[in-house]
Amino acid sequence: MGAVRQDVATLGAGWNKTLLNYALAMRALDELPISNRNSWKFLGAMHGFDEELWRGEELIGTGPVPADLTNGTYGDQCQHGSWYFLPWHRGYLATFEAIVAAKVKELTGDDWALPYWNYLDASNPEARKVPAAFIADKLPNGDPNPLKTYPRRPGLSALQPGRRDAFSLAAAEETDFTVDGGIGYGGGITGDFIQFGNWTGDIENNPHNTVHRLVGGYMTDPRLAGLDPLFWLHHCNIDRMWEAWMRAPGKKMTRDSRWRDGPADRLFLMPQLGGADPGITFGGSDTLTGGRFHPTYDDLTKGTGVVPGAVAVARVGMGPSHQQTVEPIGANAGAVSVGSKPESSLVTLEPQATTAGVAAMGATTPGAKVSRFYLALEAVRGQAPAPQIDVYVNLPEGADPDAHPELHAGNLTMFGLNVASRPHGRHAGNGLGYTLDITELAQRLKQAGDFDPSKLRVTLVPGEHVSDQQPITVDKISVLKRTGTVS
Ligand SMILES: [Cu+2]
Repeated sequence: MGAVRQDVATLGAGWNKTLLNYALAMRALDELPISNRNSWKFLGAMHGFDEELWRGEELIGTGPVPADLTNGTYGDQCQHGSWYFLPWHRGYLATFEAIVAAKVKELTGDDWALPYWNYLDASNPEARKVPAAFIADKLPNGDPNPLKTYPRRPGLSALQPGRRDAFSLAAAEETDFTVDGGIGYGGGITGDFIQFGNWTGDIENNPHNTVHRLVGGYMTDPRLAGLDPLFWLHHCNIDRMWEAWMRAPGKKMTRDSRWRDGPADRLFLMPQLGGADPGITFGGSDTLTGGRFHPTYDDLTKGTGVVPGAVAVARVGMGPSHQQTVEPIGANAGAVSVGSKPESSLVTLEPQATTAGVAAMGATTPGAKVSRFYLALEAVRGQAPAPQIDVYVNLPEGADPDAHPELHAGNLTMFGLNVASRPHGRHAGNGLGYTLDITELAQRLKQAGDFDPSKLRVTLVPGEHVSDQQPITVDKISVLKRTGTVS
């Protein structure tokens, strides 16, 4: 059990003791060779690693790379696009925190806990500002600032989402950790260890992916992101949101043994303090209350979208997760490629299933059938590390997307798309998958008399890092109907 993790905004302006100690520890850890399992570089490479890229970035010299980073033991481990996203990163944070805290203790005698960056705290007008210590040129004693070593978006001083960017706490409205079929707060089901799975969970989509893109630089690429000291404060906040979500009444954390005891093919592995063999193996349940990696936060209310102990009323409950069904009710004809211009695709719907779903969309009577609709983008591939697209429904041909916020289905940042698309990668280039909840949008269309149960027009509008040189392809766009019972 580590110390209590605090909001970085409450620790004092500028070089407060926590951030100064973080900088001193980082400098010391970043001077260690990558072969040391407690070095800054080794810890970063655990998230993602690519020898050629790292040599090109001059992160490592010409010497050999440790085998345990290239043979799959410790390197390239980050779990994305599945329900292992949250537990793997929780163990990763705890391991990192223990290593940094030990170094802080050695250097200064102080205790240390990882702070979090509470960027969506509505009660703090400065919440989106990058804490000053991360952008200062110098340490208080005039030495170069280690917290500013690695590249970010030029001139970054605050998270500045664009007009249509998803940057919100909307993920907290979801009540189920996972519903088989790709929908849920925490990501899609997999039984095995997988760096990039098929279905990205709501919290991973946003704000997690969004913040990676908005910070920019190394943070956009999973093979470099862990080197930015801001990465850890970002993930600490995502981890805190998960903790808050689990403790909010009505939220259904999975009890599935595949999650609790998994991954089945190999457990997660973290290095010990000091790096000696064997490392620490763990599974999902080790990250929950009572587990060795369960963290403690000073606050679970501000900037989490939920109030632990208070019932959330944002959305009607749909019954036990395993009793809900998810079925495709239509798909488009084939792959869509988006470059510098918006691309549209027609999704043909099964009219009967659609009409029945529409009728059950707004049900609130306990025991009644209730439906929600989702757009699913399957096997999305591309070469940029964190490309962004906007998705619209029934946008008239040639219309300006900005003139139709009511038809905006969502905004996606596809963090790690480059890695998930590598044809020779461990995922064989399967790409990533996303679902967007379009229930409210469908209700608006229905009220406006604009909902045709036989078809839907989906328009993909390119955002940052999408161009004719770096297009995105989407193998399939479908509409999913999720059905449950009002609870
Ligand atoms: Cu991340």
